[in-house]
Amino acid sequence: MEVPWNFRFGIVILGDSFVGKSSLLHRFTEGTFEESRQSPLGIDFKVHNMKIEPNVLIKLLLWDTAGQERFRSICKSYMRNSVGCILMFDVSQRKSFEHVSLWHQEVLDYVKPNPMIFLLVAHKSDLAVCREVRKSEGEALAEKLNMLAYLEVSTKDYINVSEAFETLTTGIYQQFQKGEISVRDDWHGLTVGTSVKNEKTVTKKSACCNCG
Ligand SMILES: Nc1nc2c(ncn2[C@@H]2O[C@H](COP(=O)(O)OP(=O)(O)O)[C@@H](O)[C@H]2O)c(=O)[nH]1
Ligand SMILES: [Mg+2]
Repeated sequence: MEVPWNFRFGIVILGDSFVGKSSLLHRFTEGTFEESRQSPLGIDFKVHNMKIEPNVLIKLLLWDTAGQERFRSICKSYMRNSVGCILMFDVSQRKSFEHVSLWHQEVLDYVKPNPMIFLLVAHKSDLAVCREVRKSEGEALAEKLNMLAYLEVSTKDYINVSEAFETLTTGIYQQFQKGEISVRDDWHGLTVGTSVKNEKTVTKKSACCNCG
């Protein structure tokens, strides 16, 4: 039976091929990591429920690119049905960092006029010896592109894996609460659950009764 969620957020994981998108998603949802795997792993999507406050359960629909990023032909509906994006680069591959701005612009072009909240993930932070991108550079880029945050993550060493998903989910929720993200019937990036909708109707009705 499906757990009654309060909100549903679509989140897409993007970045160059081989930066570790599928590994991160797999680690977060299944808890495991296989270093020996050579060919890139492609997952379509995963579902994960996250409680961010005692009474707030968020159902996350997490979209992976299933290898399409190699051809730069990511299914547009992935982005259109998302409110959040984990944009990743590999700290040991400078090229993947240089492509972050391109990915960012491409996503914005696809989703407009809908919003997209970005988290910049500097991935494979365990590869300290062959590091090609400094933390300060990553932080500066996240700020320049007006992203929610910058996080250094290692799926291999299990560093900041759940923090990445929590930071993004909480950030989206806070922006929604502040009225910075509005819900629309023709957009499925952020959906309000029936329990929250019913609650709002009850509140409105009682407010009416009070003034009457
Ligand atoms: N050192 C290191 N390697 C990783 C990490 N995460 C993934 N990898 C490796 O990076 C390669 C590409 O991973 P994959 O998840 O398929 O990348 P994707 O193409 O972006 O989905 C694989 O060989 C993984 O084992 C990490 O945190 N540290
Ligand atoms: Mg993959």
